[in-house]
Amino acid sequence: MVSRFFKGFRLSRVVLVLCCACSGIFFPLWGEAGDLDSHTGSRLNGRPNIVLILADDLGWADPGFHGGDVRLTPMIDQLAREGMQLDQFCMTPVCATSRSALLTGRYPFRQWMDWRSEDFGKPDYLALLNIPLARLADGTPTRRIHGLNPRERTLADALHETGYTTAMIGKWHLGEWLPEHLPLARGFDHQYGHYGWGIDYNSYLIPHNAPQPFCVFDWHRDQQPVLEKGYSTDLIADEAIRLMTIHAEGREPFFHYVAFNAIHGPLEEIPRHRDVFDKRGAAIRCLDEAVGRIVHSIEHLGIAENTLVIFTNDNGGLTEEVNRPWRGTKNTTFEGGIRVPCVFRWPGVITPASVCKELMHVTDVFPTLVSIGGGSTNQALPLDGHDMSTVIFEGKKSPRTEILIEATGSVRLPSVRSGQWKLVGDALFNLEADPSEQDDVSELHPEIVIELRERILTLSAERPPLGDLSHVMDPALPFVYGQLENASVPEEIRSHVEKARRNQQQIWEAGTYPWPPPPQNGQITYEGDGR
Ligand SMILES: [Ca+2]
Repeated sequence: MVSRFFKGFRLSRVVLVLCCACSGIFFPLWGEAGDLDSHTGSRLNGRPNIVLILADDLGWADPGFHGGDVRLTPMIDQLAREGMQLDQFCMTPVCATSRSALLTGRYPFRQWMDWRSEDFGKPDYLALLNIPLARLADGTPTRRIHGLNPRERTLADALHETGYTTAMIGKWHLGEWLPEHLPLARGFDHQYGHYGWGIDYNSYLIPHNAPQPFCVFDWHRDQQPVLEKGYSTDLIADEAIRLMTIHAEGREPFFHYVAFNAIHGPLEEIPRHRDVFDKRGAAIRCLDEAVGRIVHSIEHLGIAENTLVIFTNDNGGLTEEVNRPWRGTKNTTFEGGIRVPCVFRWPGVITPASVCKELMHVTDVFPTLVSIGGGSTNQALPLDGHDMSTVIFEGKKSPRTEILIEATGSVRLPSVRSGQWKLVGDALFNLEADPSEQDDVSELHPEIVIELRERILTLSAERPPLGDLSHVMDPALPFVYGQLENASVPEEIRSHVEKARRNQQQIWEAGTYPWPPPPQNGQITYEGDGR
């Protein structure tokens, strides 16, 4: 279907960009590059390169194109001007859950990925499941291993099957220990970045390893630990550009999943822009520069018209203020927790500065990109996502009328969207009349409440048993994530970790933890940087 979009494609003018070797700095030079080789389109056989950029914990209102400070996001705003904004694109409320849905096209409850891997080491989370904290033979408390089920077919698997070269660059968060949970076993040819939920940007340490309150090193290239220097936002862009430069020369298209840890906490040690912006603003500005460098490299390589660039974010921001006009935050099922900025840019195919107001969900990304990539979604595990390519390319109506936002059995309120109606726990909202979810109209429409509640229960009944939780992290406090990598840790990384641990809080009183408690009745208040 997509191949006809390529007819007559010729790259006549491109933006020439000289990318400075220094991270975060580029000098755009607008000019005429003349006709580029026409083999670029034919080598792809109608299948574009796909660069899927995911930010972390950005707010709906952060980008300039959503009313944010335009000084923070000039490059992301330019992407929006050159592409299509998806105005009703919904993720899930938290990191791992969204990443699971993104890569499988299936609701996270189907793999228990509405629970994060680290939750299985947290006594306060385990208590909600009536599961005891695991202990090693010597009594040391440790984490039960939970990751994306290896039976799942990932987006990278599906694109790889059609010939795409695949790379996962940045934050993974679908399992950090066993080899079968890591990117190279999940359809990716290349891996770079971190496996867990949130690193320190300059030291690449995850600050705690529940139930252990001490840090673990988490930075890897092709699943080998690497100790580098630099700010992770810049390093992720560097690697994306490095791999893109190689893969653009290949015979097959590439799929790069570029998942920045920005702007997840901690918001500290930001290398630039602190003289103008607060920490959060500076982190966003650095993210914007990184996105800009990637996009300019695509143009510099002469592959812009054969490359679909997607920019989006994994869940809502930590405060309602950054998610305005929506109610709620990350880890809630209100619109502020799930509705995220999303831009698709594909020059010559997608109308610039366009806005699509159709309802879409993160699970739709899998079938949409597989369709664009010429692959098949004929698979054993049925998808919850819909192919949105005709919605995006031809302006058709979205086939989606419903989103199961949370099933029963997660720490968040069971919630579903059906057309204009949305049930959040027991509260009913009419999103058409009340998009900010201020007026609970459940008493006015009890029949709709019953209908939506039954729909949640029907879908939730498809949740499988939790399955085998007998694998535990051993040792309870590794130096490096990745079971195989931790078996032989380079001395410089071992000493890097030991030094950092000496500077951490050594003793925690019983019942206190270095991580936020689970949401209570659909509410959560983040303190500090939200870790
Ligand atoms: Ca997140």
